Amino acid sequence: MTLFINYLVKLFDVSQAQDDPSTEYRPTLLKALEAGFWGIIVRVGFGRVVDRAFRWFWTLAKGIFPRKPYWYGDYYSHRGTTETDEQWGEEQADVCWNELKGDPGEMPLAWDAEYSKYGGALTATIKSSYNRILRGFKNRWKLHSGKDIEIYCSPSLLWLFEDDMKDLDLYLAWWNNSVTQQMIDDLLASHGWRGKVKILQVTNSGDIDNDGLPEGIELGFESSGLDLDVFPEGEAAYKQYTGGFVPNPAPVIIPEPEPLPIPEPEPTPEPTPVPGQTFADVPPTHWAFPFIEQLYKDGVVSGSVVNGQLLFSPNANVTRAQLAVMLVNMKRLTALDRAHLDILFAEWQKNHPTTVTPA
Ligand SMILES: [Ca+2]
Ligand SMILES: [Ca+2]
Repeated sequence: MTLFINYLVKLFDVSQAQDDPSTEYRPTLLKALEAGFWGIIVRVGFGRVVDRAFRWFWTLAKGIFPRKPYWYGDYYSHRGTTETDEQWGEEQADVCWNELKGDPGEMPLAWDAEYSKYGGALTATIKSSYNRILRGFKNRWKLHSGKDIEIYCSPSLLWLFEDDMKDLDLYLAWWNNSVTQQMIDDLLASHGWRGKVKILQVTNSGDIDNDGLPEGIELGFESSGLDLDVFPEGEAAYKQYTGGFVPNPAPVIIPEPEPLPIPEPEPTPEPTPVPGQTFADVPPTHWAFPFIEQLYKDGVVSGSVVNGQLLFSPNANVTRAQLAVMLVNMKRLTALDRAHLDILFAEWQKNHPTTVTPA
């Protein structure tokens, strides 16, 4: 299927038809970049004429998109002059090269083979004349740029080209959603074509999301329709085709969403108790620390919990009720406990002889 939306490497082609000359507004390319396009194909001109919007698009796209130039092949404007078919082809190549020689773009130039009402029908009668013009252009272009041209046409025009053109790669306009690679291969084989289809033009509808509505205006152009093209061979081949250049920023490819991993719960750190300290307000530096700790271990005092902290409140007055509880608890002390308290008091008294005398 050639549905535009199904292809990864999406391109579009523009000419002066995308810029309304009666408005001051000039098309931008940033919206096309955001929309995920991978490249731009720009008409350089036709006959002796440079496309009015060529310079605008070519300069604007530089460094943003890989650029492909194309030239509409004029097969009639030399009629009635002394210029030969071949010379007319060469002259067109010169006009085209004059526009591109300083900045030839990243993708090969295509010769646009299309009927013109000025030139009349493309029939078997003019086939050899047409090929002489094209041959003049092709050889002259190779001389200028060192590169081969490609041919843009629809499947119905492949008969027009003589054998020495059939090595050229194609930019094929096949506006049919049911086209498959097999159909393309069969078509080329039936014409004895040896080149490849490098780019496929799938529509001029400008409908990039296949909802039936064109996006040309939304994409920043002044025409709702827009020619849409694809590079069927995919990403790696496209990079080769553009000399390694892909749009910057690279088009967003939305991957299948992966299930979010369930985060490991952060362990809540255990509060690090100061060794041996029972009451938050009686640190080891407090003068009464050893006594209070011992009284706690002996079950005489228990403190009180305030805001999640166990407090002793060493500077608070002892109430009658608290003293009663402490005395009752003291009564339960074993002889060993009492002996230990006595030792502590004796030690303390040695260091603080005049301060307090234990009861
Ligand atoms: Ca305009
Ligand atoms: Ca649409």
